[in-house]
Amino acid sequence: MSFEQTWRWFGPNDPVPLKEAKQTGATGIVTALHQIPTGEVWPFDEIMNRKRMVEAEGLSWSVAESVSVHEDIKKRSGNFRLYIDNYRETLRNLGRCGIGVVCYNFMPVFDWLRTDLEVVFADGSITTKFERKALAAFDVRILDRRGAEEDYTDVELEDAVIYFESISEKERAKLLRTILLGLPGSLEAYTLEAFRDALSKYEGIGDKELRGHLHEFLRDVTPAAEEAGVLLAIHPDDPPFPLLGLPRVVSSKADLEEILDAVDSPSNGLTFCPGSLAANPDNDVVDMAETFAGRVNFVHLRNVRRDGRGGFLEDNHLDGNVDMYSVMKPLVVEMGRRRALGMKNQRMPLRPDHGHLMIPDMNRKGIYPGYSLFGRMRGLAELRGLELGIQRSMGLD
Ligand code: DNO
Repeated sequence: MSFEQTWRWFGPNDPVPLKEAKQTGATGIVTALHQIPTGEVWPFDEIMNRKRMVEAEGLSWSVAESVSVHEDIKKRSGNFRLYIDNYRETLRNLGRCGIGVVCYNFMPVFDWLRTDLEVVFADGSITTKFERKALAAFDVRILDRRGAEEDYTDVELEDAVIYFESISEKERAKLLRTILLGLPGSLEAYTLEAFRDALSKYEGIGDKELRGHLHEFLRDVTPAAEEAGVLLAIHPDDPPFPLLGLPRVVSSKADLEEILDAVDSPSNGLTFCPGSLAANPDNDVVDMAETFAGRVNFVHLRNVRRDGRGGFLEDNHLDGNVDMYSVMKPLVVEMGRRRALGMKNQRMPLRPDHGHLMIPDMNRKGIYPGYSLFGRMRGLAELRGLELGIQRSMGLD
């Protein structure tokens, strides 16, 4: 296999232990020091402790995901200089410990966002979805954001109101809880007040400003990544469009081009996540895989089925709007190219990003949405088979 098959592990408190991850066939672990507050340096010793924990199970720590970017850096205000220095120091420490890939994102206020984390799928498994009418209902009726109406069409607003009136108090409370979860990394949620406060801090920061801040951040940290022998891998916005008045600048082909051009270095690369990107029908993820394969440092694979109204549901890995065969092929070809050139990063780490919650996992406590054992194992198995098929058919294995 060319891809290095990896598994996200949230650390010692993850209900899926390393021993189980190992039996999925993954050889690499993707993890983060979630106990360290965003913005602080990841100390060398703590990185080494985590690394030893992973290696004790015969696995290796392949990717640090995520080294989160402090909100002050995204806003380029407050203590952002200190946080950038700390970020560089973390990269150096990771490099010294031999962790060569760092995944991060530049989404303001919250990470990935869904409006329902408990959708019953056709086969009885549990998946997640994002519905525009639910988001608009939250925005206009619960959050009560100033100017929110302007961000939706009349039809969307009408749908949102009908939806909001049709759901019970309990369902409204659940929608609020779901959105405030601010995934991932912890199951701790924002309070509505803290969420409003975090949003309000972005007043005056539009698309242009956030874009500029991201490019400056890249110029600030890429040299340190290069020195440390670390490959940065920015994760796209999930979903890839502006939300709740916040700009999103890692959402389209043009955005990715700009990011890569901002600092032309192998250390400034991408986490290719077609499941995130494909939520916007304007994104041609096959074209993106073909265009950007040379700068892909990490791969997340999952699938979405769009609902035609700006929303989507997370489907099985090989079903949905992402043509997984056509997306994977250019990545496999790229790894062949890197191998021929004897490059160091010739195996892209790949993880099955999310999976449905299936029956054997339903009684397991504390499973992070999308991070079940069986659902992800199914995904990894399907992707591994797909890769073998692609390699064989191209004479690459
Ligand atoms: C969702 C994940 C994202 C990703 C971060 C990267 O499950 O793919 O949360 O880890 O956005 O920084």
